[in-house]
Amino acid sequence: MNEQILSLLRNSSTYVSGEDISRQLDISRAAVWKHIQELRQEGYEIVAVPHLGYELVSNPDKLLPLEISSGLGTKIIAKEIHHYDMVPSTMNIAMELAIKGCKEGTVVCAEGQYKGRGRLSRFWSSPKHKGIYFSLVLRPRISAIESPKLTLLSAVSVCEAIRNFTKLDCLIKWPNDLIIDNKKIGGILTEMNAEMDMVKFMIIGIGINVNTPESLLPAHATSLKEKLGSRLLRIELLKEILSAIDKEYILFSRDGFKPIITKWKKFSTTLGHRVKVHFRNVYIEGQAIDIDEQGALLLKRDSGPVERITAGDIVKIR
Ligand code: BT5
Repeated sequence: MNEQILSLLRNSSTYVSGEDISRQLDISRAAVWKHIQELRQEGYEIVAVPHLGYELVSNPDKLLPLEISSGLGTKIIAKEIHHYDMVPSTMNIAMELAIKGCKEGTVVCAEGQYKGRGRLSRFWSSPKHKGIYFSLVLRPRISAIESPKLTLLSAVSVCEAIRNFTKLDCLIKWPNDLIIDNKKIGGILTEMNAEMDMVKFMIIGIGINVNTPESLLPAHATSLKEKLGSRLLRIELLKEILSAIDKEYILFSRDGFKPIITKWKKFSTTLGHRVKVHFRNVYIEGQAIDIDEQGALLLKRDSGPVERITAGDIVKIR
C-alpha cells in the first residue's frame, strides 16, 4: 500500500488530497494517514497542508526496496529485496534465505555492517549510509569448479556499471578487486553451497565505497566521492549495478562465459604484468599472461611452466 501511495504522490505535480488517495486505493482516511506516517518514518519527506493534501518533497538517502524496484526492469535480479539498517553481514542473512529456498536473484542490502567481511574472514569496512553493501542469491546451473566464473561475471558487471555511472576509469584486479587509480573502491566475495559437485546456490557479496571518506577506509582504499569530488546517489548506482548483473547473467546463461572473459580482459589491470601471488603462505612470482575459460589466472613462471591460479591475492610488481 505504501508503494501505491508513493506512486500517487510521485505522479502528481501538485498536492494529492487524503480523500483522493482514500478513494483511489479504497482505504479509509485514517489508513491513508497511517501509511503516510510509515513513509515518513522511512525517511520520505511528505508535507501535509490542510485543505490541499499531501506532497512528496524528497526521498530518503536509503537503499529502500520500494526505491530500488521503481523502474528497475530486471528479469531475474532483485525481484525480492530485503533491506536492513545495521547488520553483522548481509552474507549470513542471504545464506539463511537461500537455504530456506528463496527466489533466485534475491537481494539483501544494508545501510551498514558491523562485521562486514572479505575473503578468508578479512574485515570489510562498511560505515552506515556511506557505501553500497549487498548480497545476491544466484542458482546457476554449473559445477562447483566453475564457480569463479560468477565472481568474474559480477566484477565485470559492477565495473561496467561504475564506468557508465561515474565515467571514472574503473578497472578489475584479479579476481575480485575494483580499482581506480591503483586504489581499491570495491570488492566481491563469493560463497557457495554445492551438492555432488553441482552448485545449489551462490551468494555474491558486493561492497562499494560510494560516499565514504578515506578516513573511514584502510590504506590503499578510496571511494567514488573522493575521486569525483561530489556525493553520488547510492540508490541510482545500485540500480545500475543490479541491471548490469541481470544483463550479464542472462547473457551468460545463453552464450556461455566467453563474452565475459573478453570484457574482463578489457578492464583488467592484471594481465600483461609481472605479479606476485600469495595463497596460504605460498608465494609465486611470474607474468600474468591470461585467464582460462574457467576464470583461473594463468601465470608464466620464470622457470618455464604456466601455473593455473584459482585463488589468492596478487601484488603487481611492474
Ligand atoms: C573483498 O575481500 O574485497 C570482498 C569484500 C566484500 C564485501 C561485501 S559487502 C556486502 C557483503 N557482506 C559482507 O560481509 N561482505 C560482502 P578481500 O579481497 O579479502 O579484501 C579485504 C581487504 O580489503 C581487507 O583485508 C582490507 O585490507 C581491505 N578493505 C577492507 N574494507 C575495505 C573497503 N571498504 N574498501 C577497500 N578495501 C577495504
